[in-house]
Amino acid sequence: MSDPVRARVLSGTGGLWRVQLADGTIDVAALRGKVKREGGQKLAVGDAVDVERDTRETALAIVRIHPRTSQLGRRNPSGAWGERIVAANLDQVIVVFALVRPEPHVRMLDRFLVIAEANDIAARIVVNKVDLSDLREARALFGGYEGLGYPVHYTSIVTGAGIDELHEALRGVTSALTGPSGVGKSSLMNTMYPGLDLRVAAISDSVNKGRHTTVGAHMHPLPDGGYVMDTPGLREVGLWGLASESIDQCFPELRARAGQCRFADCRHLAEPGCSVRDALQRGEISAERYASYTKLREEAAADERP
Ligand SMILES: Nc1nc2c(ncn2[C@@H]2O[C@H](COP(=O)(O)OP(=O)(O)OP(=O)(O)O)[C@@H](O)[C@H]2O)c(=O)[nH]1
Ligand SMILES: [Mg+2]
Ligand SMILES: [Zn+2]
Repeated sequence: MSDPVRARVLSGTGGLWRVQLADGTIDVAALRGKVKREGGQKLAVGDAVDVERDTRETALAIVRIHPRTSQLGRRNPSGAWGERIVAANLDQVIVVFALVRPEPHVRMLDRFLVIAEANDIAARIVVNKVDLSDLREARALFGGYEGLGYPVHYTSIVTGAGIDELHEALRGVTSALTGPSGVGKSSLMNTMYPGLDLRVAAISDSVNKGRHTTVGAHMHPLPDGGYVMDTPGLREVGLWGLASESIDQCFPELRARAGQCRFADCRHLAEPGCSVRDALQRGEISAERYASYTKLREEAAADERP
């Protein structure tokens, strides 16, 4: 039996797991029956683990799961963590849209941002294909997000705009890359990491709709440090279990004002003395963002009804 070494779980969904050892090699590991779970958690893609080589076994043994810095998953209605963890130890969620072809969908963007906020994970936005249209148009649509604290990268694989900065933002950290099909996720990855041939999966509405068995995430080690995770189920992680009254906490501009409403349980819909609606009236909160709030809130409320 060898001494335990540190490893990162790249993929797998129970049974055998692909892990990357500290020296960079990739191997297969199985969870040992008496694994030490410091957070009491189930193993998930992205987990940091210790593995040991048992000479009688072909696979490495995972003997310890280290505590997580973050996890992306559903919360159960009580607010505690549910069992289904899509990814562990994410540093950031990167939401990719195209300026055109396909047209950006801000409602979908806000949904991804809410998911990141609900899981306490930082988010950044990539607006790709800026070669195809006017950058001023892009800034009009996405500039407001920078003011909310989400970095925005305007990129093109054709002109190379923004590519170096995006590459810098990925270096040495673990990122989940998500966004609709055709926006250029794979193209961006292949431009930043030539020869890596990353297959970054699409988040497909039609495939995932109504299916509650989240497909496993895959982590891809990056040649200059860090990981990119494609999370086929991110869309689906959705708002499961996120309480309707907590949705305002997932919008930074609402969060900052929600405490000033006349009623502590203000839904910011039609209540008098609502500081959110006051700010909306004064143009301090964008109508688009407010529309996303009401829509996501409604969706969460609908989930709460038995
Ligand atoms: N003009 C232009 N075209 C781009 C750019 N980035 C990607 N494309 C094109 O957009 C199309 C879709 O790109 P992909 O990289 O396959 O998109 P994806 O997000 O990986 O799509 P899925 O894998 O389906 O999720 C391809 O034809 C790319 O060549 C860009 O910056 N400018
Ligand atoms: Mg792709
Ligand atoms: Zn209010």
